[in-house]
Amino acid sequence: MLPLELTLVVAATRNMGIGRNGTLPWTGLKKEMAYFARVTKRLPSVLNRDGNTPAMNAVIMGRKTWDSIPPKFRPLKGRLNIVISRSHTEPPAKQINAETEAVKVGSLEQAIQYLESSSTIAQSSKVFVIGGAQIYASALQLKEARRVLLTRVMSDFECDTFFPLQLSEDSSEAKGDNAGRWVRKSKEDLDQWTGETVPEGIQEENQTQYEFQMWERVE
Ligand code: FOL
Repeated sequence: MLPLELTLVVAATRNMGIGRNGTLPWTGLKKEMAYFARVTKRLPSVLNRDGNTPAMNAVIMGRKTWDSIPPKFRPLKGRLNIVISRSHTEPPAKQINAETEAVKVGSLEQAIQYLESSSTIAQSSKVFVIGGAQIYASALQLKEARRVLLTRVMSDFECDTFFPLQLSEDSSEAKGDNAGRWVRKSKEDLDQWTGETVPEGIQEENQTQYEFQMWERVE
C-alpha cells in the first residue's frame, strides 16, 4: 500500500474563520495567495521513477471551493485538480488533461483511490486538501491527514464558514473532535517541508497581519 499523506492548506482567522458568502473573508492578500500557489505547485525534490511524465502535485477541493476560484485561474495551474461533489456519480475519467480540466469524484475516499491508482502522482507528488469546511472535516477524520499549513490571519474578519479544528495560539497543542493532538512545528520544519525559505514572524499586507505556520498530528 502506498502511504499517501494529506496536507491541509488553509488561511484562517484566530477563531478559525475561513470564508464568508462563498468567498474568502478578505481581499488583497496577494503575497499570501502567492505562497499558497507556490507551495502547492512545488514538487518534492525526489523525482518520479518512470521517466518522462512530468509529475504534478494534486489539490483536492469541494465543489463550492471550485466555484469560488476565479474562472480564469481554474483549474489551478500546474496542479492536478480534483473536485468533490455528490452529483459526480460517474467514475472519474482515467485520462484527463490536467491543464484544462479537473477530475470529478463523488467523495474524498474516491479522490484518494484515484490518486492511489495513478502511479505517477501517488509515488512522487504532494497531495493538498484546499477546502472548504466540509472537505476539511472529512479529511480530518482520516489518518492520512498528517499536516496543516495554516496561515493565521490576525484580523477579525466576519466569517460564516470555519475550519473544523481549533489550532490554538497560546498553547502549542490543539485538540480536535476527531482524535489526535496537533502540535505546531518550527520555522525550520516548515522550510524543509515546503522546500522554501518561508518568511518568519508577522507579515503585513493591505493592513492585515498574518503568520505562516505548520502543524502536525502526533499519534
Ligand atoms: N490557503 C491559503 N493559505 N490561502 C488561501 O487563500 C487559500 N484559499 C483556498 C484554500 N486554501 C488556502 C481556497 N480558495 C485561488 C482562489 C481561491 C482559493 C484558492 C485558490 C486561486 O485563484 N489561486 C491561484 C492564484 C491566483 C493569483 O495569483 O492570484 C493559484 O494559481 O493558486
